[in-house]
Amino acid sequence: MNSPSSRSQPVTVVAQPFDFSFDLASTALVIIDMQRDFIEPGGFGESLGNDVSLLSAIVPACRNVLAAWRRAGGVVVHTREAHEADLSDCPPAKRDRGKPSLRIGDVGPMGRILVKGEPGNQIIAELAPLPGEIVIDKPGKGAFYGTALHTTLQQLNISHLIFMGVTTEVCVQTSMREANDRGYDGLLLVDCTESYFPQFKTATIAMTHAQGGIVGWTATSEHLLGTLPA
Ligand code: TIU
Repeated sequence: MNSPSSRSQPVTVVAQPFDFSFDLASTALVIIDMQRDFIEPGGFGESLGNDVSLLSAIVPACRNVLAAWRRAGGVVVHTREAHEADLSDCPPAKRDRGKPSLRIGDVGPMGRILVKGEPGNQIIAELAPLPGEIVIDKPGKGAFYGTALHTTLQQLNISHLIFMGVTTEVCVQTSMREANDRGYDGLLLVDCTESYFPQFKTATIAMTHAQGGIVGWTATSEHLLGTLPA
């Protein structure tokens, strides 16, 4: 394991419940919703009553993986949870949920909450997309619902997905389940995902690789990085 990958040679990452093998040419790195709205004060995450400071701890590990994946020439997908300005893609069942201090579409300190193009809706500067990378705006929790992601990945002959991002049990887990139902093999990097609820992160990792990998695989970024060119 851990020999440097070439685009056509399968490599293997030590993972749970067993090793995860992938080929760089048919694998995409999917970074879920690393947006100011979730990671910084004044956004959607904080409006729901969460302590958003927990999430920034994963940024250095995410940066390392993204840099290595770019060096290797792998496909990168960034997602943003983002609604149209008229909220036509935000059903009341989502907007009215809970008792947030600010609802989706309301004006907060980083602009309108969870609305496309607003400052708070942008991906944090440390992980900003580069030209040519795929950016998917998604109205739901899953990256496949209401988006062109599956079509785009099929056009690129992508069969394996490596996931990072926030939050583990909400948008990351939903996206991994959607991916699994569509036939992708998915690997979650456990030190590159975070939740507002540490116990939910732990539980999500366990339920992902339980039952022989019922949802997918989990691994540390160190084990992935060992398979990529230094
Ligand atoms: N609230 C929460 O934990 N997450 C979300 O609302 N969206 C994402 O996970 N991106």
